[in-house]
Amino acid sequence: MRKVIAARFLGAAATAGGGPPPGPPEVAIAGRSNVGKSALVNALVGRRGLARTSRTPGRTRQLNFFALDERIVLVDLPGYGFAVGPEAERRAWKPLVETYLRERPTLRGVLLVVDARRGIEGEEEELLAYLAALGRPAAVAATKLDKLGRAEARGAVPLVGFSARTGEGRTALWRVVDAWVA
Ligand SMILES: Nc1nc2c(ncn2[C@@H]2O[C@H](COP(=O)(O)OP(=O)(O)OP(=O)(O)O)[C@@H](O)[C@H]2O)c(=O)[nH]1
Ligand SMILES: [Mg+2]
Repeated sequence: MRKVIAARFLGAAATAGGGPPPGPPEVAIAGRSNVGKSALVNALVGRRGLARTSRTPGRTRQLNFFALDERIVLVDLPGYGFAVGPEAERRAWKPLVETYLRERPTLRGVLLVVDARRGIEGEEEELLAYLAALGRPAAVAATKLDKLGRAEARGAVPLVGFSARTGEGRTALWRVVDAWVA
């Protein structure tokens, strides 16, 4: 795993087009509210309290930008589908997130986080189609694997990018195969 030496909060965007000026390449973390996006950011970076997590859906209400060694920026997006909080804030989600996904010049890819117990559902398909239409590269991470039993976890469907030509994804695919035969 990539080792991050310095991680810092760069800033937030609460309105469409806001946030820190474009800098290093960005990877956005998207997904349903409460699925574990902020926890995934922290785990990926190896910093406990970098992004704020909560048991209450709708915790992240703005786009939060984190710089990793000033080389990569992770963008923790507010989740879709939360039913609590002011109606105005819920309505603001779509333009806020869609403007970012559509217009951010430094956005390189979107990591769509899904609950391993639910997989890809209607809203995820919609978002993936939206990203495909924009030409934005996307990958799906199924999180909360620990909530599944070992047999169930084996039954969950992980998506791994792969190329026989370049060998990309080989290590990740071996990890899947090894887990199945273990
Ligand atoms: N067991 C388990 N719990 C997790 C995992 N990831 C996140 N959680 C818990 O799930 C809840 C939601 O996590 P968050 O990271 O705040 O979720 P989020 O997607 O950022 O939510 P919003 O900001 O509301 O969109 C918290 O109580 C986390 O502790 C995981 O891999 N396993
Ligand atoms: Mg969050």
